[in-house]
Amino acid sequence: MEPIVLSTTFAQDGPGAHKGYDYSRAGNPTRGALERCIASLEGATDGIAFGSGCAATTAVLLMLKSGDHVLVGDDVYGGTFRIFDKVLAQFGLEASFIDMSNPARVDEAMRPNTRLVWLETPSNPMLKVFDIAAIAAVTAARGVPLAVDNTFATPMLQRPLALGATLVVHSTTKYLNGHSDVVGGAVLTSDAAIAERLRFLQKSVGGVPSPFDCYLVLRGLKTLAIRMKRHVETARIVVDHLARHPQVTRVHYPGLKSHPGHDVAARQMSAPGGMISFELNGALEQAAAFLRALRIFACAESLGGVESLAEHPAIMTHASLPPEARRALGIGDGLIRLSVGLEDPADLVADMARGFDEAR
Ligand code: P1T
Repeated sequence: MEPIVLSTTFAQDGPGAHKGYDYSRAGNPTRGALERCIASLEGATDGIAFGSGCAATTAVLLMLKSGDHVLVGDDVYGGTFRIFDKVLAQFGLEASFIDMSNPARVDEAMRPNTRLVWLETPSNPMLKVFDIAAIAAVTAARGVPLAVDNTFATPMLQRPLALGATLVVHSTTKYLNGHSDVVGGAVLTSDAAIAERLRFLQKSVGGVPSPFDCYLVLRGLKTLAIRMKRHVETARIVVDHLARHPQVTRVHYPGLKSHPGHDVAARQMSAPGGMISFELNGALEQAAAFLRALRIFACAESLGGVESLAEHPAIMTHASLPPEARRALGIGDGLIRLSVGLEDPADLVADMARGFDEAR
């Protein structure tokens, strides 16, 4: 197993004569092993690890400068929206958010100062699916890099770089670690100049993960393939149950034929993943009662761990979106997001029955 190298500094033979590592913010053997591992999973030449998904996102955006514009898929994690809206806007970085379901709209929305296109697919929390290859063709024609947050899919189900994306971003907090005991992030790319700049930013801004956290993510990655297989199998059972339930008005899951992105998902993903959102018939009170009644699903933010989680995006993960933006996306009072874990599927279905009873 990869050793955990906790040293912050490395003895040099003489000034400047180090043996590959000088200081752990700049480089660390355990972190290097994690970076190479995730890079290989995504088919990238380079991996740059960070102390959180948000730190990874911020590092990518710090490659830009004041006056630049980023075109962003309209449905992204609330914390990602907040980085654009409340942090980098102060430094003159412009962002606009559009539904990228129609790739032609991406082309129309590009501005002369657009320097990056950013999307999540499947997206958080509406599970929208955007066509990475078609959008990459649009961005490549204009020489603009495309960044894909691949947190929901993981490289087991979707490899954005092979579809033409320039950068892949991960919250390793989620499926890659898989055990809800590390907060981490990573950026993967095969563009040498971008990798060099990101490494410089990693060292300069310093949002690096600890060696122990890198070790844990490496350990989690050993079971990623088998975990994702089981997440997908159980999600299908949960989705079939939800789709038939009289208290459910809508299920958002790319594996459903009725999902508007189903065909694109079938093309670009090897399976539709373990994340589901659905609309419960009723008001906020019913959704809260559903979440309070669950015993196996924990009512909690985050996703991608061995244990099932359920949450209320409007109040929890997406509270940082302005109410009108939430409404436009369909993040309403009845929307519940599930991260399907590795428990016995029958236990999960029984748990949801408890929730539906209380929400009646
Ligand atoms: O939490 P952190 O490791 O900083 O990752 C941020 C992040 C980035 N991208 C996506 C798609 C995410 O879902 C997240 C974090 N999301 C949650 C905590 C959540 O419950 O949705």
